[in-house]
Amino acid sequence: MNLDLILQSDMPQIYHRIAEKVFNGERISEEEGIALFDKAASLNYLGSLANYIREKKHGDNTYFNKNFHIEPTNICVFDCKFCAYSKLIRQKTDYDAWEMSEEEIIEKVRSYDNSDITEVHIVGGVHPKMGLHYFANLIKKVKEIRPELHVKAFTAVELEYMCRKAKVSYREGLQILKDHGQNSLPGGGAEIFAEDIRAEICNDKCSSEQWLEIHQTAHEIGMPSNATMLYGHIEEPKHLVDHMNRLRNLQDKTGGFNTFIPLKFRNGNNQMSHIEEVSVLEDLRMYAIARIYMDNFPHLKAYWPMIGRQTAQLTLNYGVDDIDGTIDDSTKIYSMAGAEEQSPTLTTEELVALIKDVGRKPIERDSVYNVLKDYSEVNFDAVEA
Ligand code: V47
Ligand code: SF4
Repeated sequence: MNLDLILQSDMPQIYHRIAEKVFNGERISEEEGIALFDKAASLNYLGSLANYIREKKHGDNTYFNKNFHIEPTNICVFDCKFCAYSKLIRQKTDYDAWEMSEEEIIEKVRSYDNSDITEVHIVGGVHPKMGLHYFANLIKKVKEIRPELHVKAFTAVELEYMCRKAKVSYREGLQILKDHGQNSLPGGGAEIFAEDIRAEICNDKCSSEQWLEIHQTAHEIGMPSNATMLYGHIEEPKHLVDHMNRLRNLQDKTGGFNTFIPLKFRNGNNQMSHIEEVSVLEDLRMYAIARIYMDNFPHLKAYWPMIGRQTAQLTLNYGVDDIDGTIDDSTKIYSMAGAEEQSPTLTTEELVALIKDVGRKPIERDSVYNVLKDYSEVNFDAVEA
């Protein structure tokens, strides 16, 4: 990569320094991270640096997995202002509230009996009656049906509530879930860690400190996890950098995070609907900055049901190396908030084509990023014949 190609002569010195650090594999500082949000850092500049890092770490490899989602309920005791679920508990009748029974959940797992799916992602609203022991037993039953299925379940928000209600420590609660078959944690509930912003957008759920402690504890007992960040609402660049910094510090300690997932705020049907959504260009800038800043996170994921297939394709040139999976019946938290994809499913063939169309290499992974299959040369017509 030629520095002269991406640096314009009139760019302030700080951008020269950041580019040099990236090419030397050095970490950038918080101050440098904030500077990347300034318009003086062009999209071309950000994209080139992020793509350099992406290709250094993964070449053209673009990961996906074969998964499905279970959302046991959308009833939630909390009141996050950005969430399209959040009024449900008080005005249940006005909304499409649902509570899946244990039989329905098990039935859903069984419906994948003859498919080559490798992961189930279980996440939902925080229901006052669905507790730690209920979920632990449910996971045990899921594993009895399909022992090799990877169970990625419960955000730190759900876990904090479950442990509090069951009167157990985070370590005890997580150990119980692990002993019943849970393998890892998804990255939700992180939102924005900066306390002043958190107080404005989600003041009644787990604190930033609790979120980080739960993930640290999970890593310590051998459960890997992901981390998210909700961007594009009332936060400022300094809050985003502070958020990424707290995650980067924890990752230095534990090494337990697999992937970082910036989540674009969608403004449909929630208490923040008056806030305009950011543009696709802002999305690309966000992904690129995340790739540059989060040097110790192996992967950067774009959640395609949220941003749509075409933007997901674009992100592959802005640092992203993972576009999640053949998500069947993805979390309705997004479709209810106005996300691009209202019923997001992609067949393996479609996902592979989407990745190949932008010149990248489709790789099926398992939940902890072991390579399962390289789809670059797979001819689906031949497979079907
Ligand atoms: O924490 C809720 C977000 C998250 C809105 O780990 C919204 O692989 C935007 O974290 N606009 C839950 N975002 C889902 C989640 C997730 C999704 C996919 C993959 C993984 C993973 C994790 O959804 C919440 C919140 O940040 N969210 N409402 C909204 N209006
Ligand atoms: Fe509940 Fe999660 Fe929605 Fe917050 S984001 S109201 S915790 S479902």
